[in-house]
Amino acid sequence: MKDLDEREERKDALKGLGCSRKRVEDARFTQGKGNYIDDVNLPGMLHGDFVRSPYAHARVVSIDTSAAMALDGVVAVLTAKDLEPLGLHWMPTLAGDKQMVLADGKVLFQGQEVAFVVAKDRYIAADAVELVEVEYEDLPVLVNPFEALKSDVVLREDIKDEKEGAHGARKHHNHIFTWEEGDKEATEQAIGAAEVVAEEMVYYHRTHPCPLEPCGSVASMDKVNGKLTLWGTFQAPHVVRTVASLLSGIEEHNIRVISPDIGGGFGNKVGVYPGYVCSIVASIVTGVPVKWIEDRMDNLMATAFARDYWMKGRISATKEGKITGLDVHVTADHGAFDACADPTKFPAGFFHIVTGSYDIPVAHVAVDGVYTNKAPGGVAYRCSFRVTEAAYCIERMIEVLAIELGMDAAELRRINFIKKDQFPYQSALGWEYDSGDYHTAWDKALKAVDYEGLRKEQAQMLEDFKAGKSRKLLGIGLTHFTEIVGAGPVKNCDILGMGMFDSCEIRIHPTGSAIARLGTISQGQGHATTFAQILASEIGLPADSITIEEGDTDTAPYGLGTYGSRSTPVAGAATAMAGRKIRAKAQMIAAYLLEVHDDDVEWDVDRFAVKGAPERFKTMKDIAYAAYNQAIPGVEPGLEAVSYYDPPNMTYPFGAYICVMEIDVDTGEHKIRQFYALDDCGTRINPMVIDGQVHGGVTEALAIAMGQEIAYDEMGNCKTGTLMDFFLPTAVEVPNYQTDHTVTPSPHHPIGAKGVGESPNVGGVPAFSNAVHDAFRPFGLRQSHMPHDHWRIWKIAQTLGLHD
Ligand code: PCD
Repeated sequence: MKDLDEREERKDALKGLGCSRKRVEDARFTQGKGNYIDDVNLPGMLHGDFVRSPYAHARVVSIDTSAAMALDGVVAVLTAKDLEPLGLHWMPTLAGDKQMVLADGKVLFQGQEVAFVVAKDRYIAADAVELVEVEYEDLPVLVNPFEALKSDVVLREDIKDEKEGAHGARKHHNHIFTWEEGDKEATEQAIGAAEVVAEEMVYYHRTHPCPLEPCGSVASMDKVNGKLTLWGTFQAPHVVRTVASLLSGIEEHNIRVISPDIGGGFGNKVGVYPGYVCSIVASIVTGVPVKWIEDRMDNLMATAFARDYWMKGRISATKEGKITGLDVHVTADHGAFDACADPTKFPAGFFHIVTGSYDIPVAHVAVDGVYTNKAPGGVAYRCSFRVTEAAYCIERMIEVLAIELGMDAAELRRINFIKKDQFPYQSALGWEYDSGDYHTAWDKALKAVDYEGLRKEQAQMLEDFKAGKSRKLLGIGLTHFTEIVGAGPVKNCDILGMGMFDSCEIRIHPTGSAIARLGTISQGQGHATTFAQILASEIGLPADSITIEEGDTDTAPYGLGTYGSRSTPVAGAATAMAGRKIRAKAQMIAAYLLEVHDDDVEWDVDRFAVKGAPERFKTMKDIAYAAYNQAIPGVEPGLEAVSYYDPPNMTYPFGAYICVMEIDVDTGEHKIRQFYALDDCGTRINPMVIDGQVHGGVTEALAIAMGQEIAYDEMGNCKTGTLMDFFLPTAVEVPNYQTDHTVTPSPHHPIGAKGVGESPNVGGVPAFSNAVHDAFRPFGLRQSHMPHDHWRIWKIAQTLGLHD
């Protein structure tokens, strides 16, 4: 017993896996000591700002920069003409398309970059932007993807005759690609022969990640030594270095990319934006550092978007509710350029996780990408490449099927869940789900909220409503989601040809402390805290003695970066593997010091001890010192390791979310009475960090489902370009969250961990939306498009004839 206690004490002292260790980065962040991109200030630095198009579609007749150039303090005004000789007036996108860096003859969306003004300070730059005179000739505008596919208006004149795009055949001049997965014929057969079929158009509206810190970069070209240093809001700094080298011709060793602290990424900082390119060119041209920081309107209107998926679903089942087939056709509005941030081979991301948590024998999906006069992007706003769209689609289709069957939606889910003993599970659309135990999670969730009790209360409230005693309805929003996170493996996933592995390099110092560097980059997730915990458990040094560093390509090993919840599944695995290499060498050193054979020592929390004689041991701290001060035959000095990890599969976290919402039929206002979120992300590294991730992610889900939207009028004017119109929830709107968990480890991850950062958004959005729909189910509501703001909820009630 004493031994056990003593071992537990040693374990606790490490603050390793499972410890709710306080976030070490917060001391800095909460004291205003963060170092964000706008904190990077270099001697002689100039500032850039964009002239942006007021039109959504127009020809650029002329650009007159003379008045701007005449303003005191203006150094340069760049247009496409200046970039053309360098071949930089267009740039490749992550999706295999190309995008104008600065308007080349025409503009294709409101807010598009037309000219780049470089001046002594940001204020002069902004003044000079007003002085650039651009003559436009407006062209017909297409904001609806269905109309764009029929229209004679050619948006992308540069490729109008190209019949093939990066992802195969193009059917129309405004069509980008068709992408398909699954067995079409078998699915049609199943649906054709089914006893019950539910069909619905599910729209997931256009929105935006809107991180508190917008995007920006500082480029510094040192003409003496030929080195370019680029600081920026990059979720994938190494990839930026490679792309910058390929584009500019500067050799990669002469480029250093640094992501400083990042004030929220949420997918917004994965893509490459014209501002980055222009700051580099401007620094090369002027020979001094150039900073570009966008403002809120720039960010909302031009720098990426998310979703905008029109999903036509058909789901079939037996009378008893066993699902027999699923077909989904998506019309995907990609805006002016296809700049979707997805692994190269997946133009619709991982949308084919759309069969969700259910054992569906046959399925088929097809996605058509379409150009419109809207901002480009298509970023994975808190989701792994279109997983949130997929989860929303299937979780809405399940609800609609339940209506069709006259069944309880919780029961319908239970009947169709993939069973525990079916894992690893091969989905009809080609994925291999690594592990899961959906029934256990579901039962736990239903019990936690007293599901039966809630249904009774709901029925009572409905009766009172019908009897004229109350004007409130209750909605119970159910969701069971399955995520897919942790891209690679390299054989399936790459970005611009770079395989999606990740990495960790560890150096143990002589006194038993360490530094570990990773190919990922935290944007607020707390990597400095949690990666040290993985190492603490692997190598037996306290997490408090381990520094984690990310984001500097001159020092960190190559990695593909942080998005798609891939840091834990991929870089986290690399960290554990690098730790194991350290331990393997430490074992040899310990055996030497203890004068026994390597096989005669065993690992015990923070030390190697002689088997059968635990009082004879060497701690990792002793071993670290010995690695540097002893000449050990056959063993090199030092204690370092690096691991590049190519994951064998992705990880499949899952969860059960339930939202209980009261709706005021007369005002359309809603009140979230309870929000229960059960997450299963396998082995939990830091439960407190996970809770924080869930709180943040559900809050973003609340925003998206209940009000947040990037909306355009028919002229292509962006109506939501400021935070007056774009809903960003504050403490006022945010309910109390109840978090819970089950633990089903990933069988292939070295520590059994799956990602979690995105799950709350993936599960949250359908939970909120289903609650709204559920409240009106008794009155015949099947599908109503998000966001469910008060006006739209009021409108539902109005349409259903619930207002007198
Ligand atoms: N964890 C733990 N455990 C487990 C898992 C996890 O603990 N099992 C934790 C970690 O460590 C970290 C976190 O948690 O810290 C997270 O994780 P993950 O899931 O792995 O993820 P990552 O990769 O790291 O990250 C990413 C994510 C994303 S994707 C997003 S959107 C978002 C999230 O993350 N973002 C953000 N979250 C967050 N938070 C914050 N604060 N900020 C931010 O920005 Mo994308 O695709 O990009 O869209």
